[in-house]
Amino acid sequence: MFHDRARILVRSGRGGDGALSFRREKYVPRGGPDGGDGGRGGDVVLFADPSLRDLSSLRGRRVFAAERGGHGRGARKHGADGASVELAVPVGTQVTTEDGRLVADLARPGERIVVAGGGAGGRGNARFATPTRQAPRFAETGLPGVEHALELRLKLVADAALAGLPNAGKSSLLRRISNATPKVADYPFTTLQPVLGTVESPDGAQLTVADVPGLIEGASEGVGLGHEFLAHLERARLLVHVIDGSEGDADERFETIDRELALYGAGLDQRPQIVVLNKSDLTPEPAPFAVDDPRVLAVHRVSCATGAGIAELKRVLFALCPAAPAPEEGDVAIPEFLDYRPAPPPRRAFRVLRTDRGFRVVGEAPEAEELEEALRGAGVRPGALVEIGDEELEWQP
Ligand SMILES: Nc1nc2c(ncn2[C@@H]2O[C@H](COP(=O)(O)OP(=O)(O)OP(=O)(O)O)[C@@H](O)[C@H]2O)c(=O)[nH]1
Ligand SMILES: [Mg+2]
Repeated sequence: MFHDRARILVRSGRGGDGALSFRREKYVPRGGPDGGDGGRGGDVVLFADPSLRDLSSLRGRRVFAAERGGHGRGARKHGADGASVELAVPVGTQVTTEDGRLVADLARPGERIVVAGGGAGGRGNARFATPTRQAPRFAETGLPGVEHALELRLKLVADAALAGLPNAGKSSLLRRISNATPKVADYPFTTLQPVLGTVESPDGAQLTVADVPGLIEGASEGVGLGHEFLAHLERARLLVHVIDGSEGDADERFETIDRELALYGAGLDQRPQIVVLNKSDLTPEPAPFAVDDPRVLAVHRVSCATGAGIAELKRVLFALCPAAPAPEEGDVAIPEFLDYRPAPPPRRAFRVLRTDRGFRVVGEAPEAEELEEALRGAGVRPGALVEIGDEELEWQP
């Protein structure tokens, strides 16, 4: 099965706690603070892997959690950073939040995105020593990781896409012009999932062409198989509209498909097209086609059965398929890091510290809810002693 959708839950690792420790050596009665820092929590990263065809590798599992950072230890030993989780997705995967906000479009091979950044490690008490405070009896706790529900949707990346009614000969054409070998049969909806083929020109240039299931009237509303797969035409810069020319009414068939493209939206009805009137071997007279439309850049009569007209069509395909826009320098549409919530003002008004008795909140303690979340994130357990200002309380969530 071809899976072009997946829902996943990603969770980054919590940062490790800084250590609260003092040097202990023989003959050194009062060693200085030597607590090391906690390690960073691991990230969850998505990257576009050109060897993947679809999202099926992510289907079995739902939760992808990165490792937490190790705690710091005495002797200034730092905790290890938590291992990140790297998830390979096919090129063309779009990542959205549950409420439909697009957060990343992994449209180029190798593109990466951190979808859940690991929490920072806490600083150990060695870091807090100052001339006036030589024995800091506290260390910072690590920051919690984050969790996000994400929807992944693959939209194939191809230079051109085949469109047409079922049985028009789209798959036969792809077999003729490319290295792909999609199934061909004499019944509608033979093709049930998209197939990508690479077309090569004599001078070595390459184009990718997508073959998708046939469209019928109402496809844009979900009739037949079309609606699901129209999304795979979105990224194609050229549509190759295949029409069975042996059955007459080519103009009407053209209009039927064109209406569905327009109803689907996403600019599909503005794409330049090549119209291919297929099955020329079946009719002695060339199939008539009278549509006069600026989007139709060329009309070709071919036979996928005999190969007539195919070489010429290939040549025109290369001539008309606009070269892929080169990624511009500095055109980084994809952020390295994602912040799902509106970014809070960059402040760290308070900190949760670990002390030898429990925890201490320093700085401007926040409202109850936020404080509770921060304490839980810092690993405070019910019953633990929490100091806030001059108050000492036993934490009861
Ligand atoms: N005589 C003749 N038959 C053809 C030609 N091209 C395709 N066919 C036949 O038409 C039928 C449909 O071809 P497919 O390539 O499977 O058509 P399709 O458009 O991919 O169909 P779906 O995947 O069902 O949408 C098959 O039986 C092909 O052998 C042609 O040029 N001449
Ligand atoms: Mg087919």
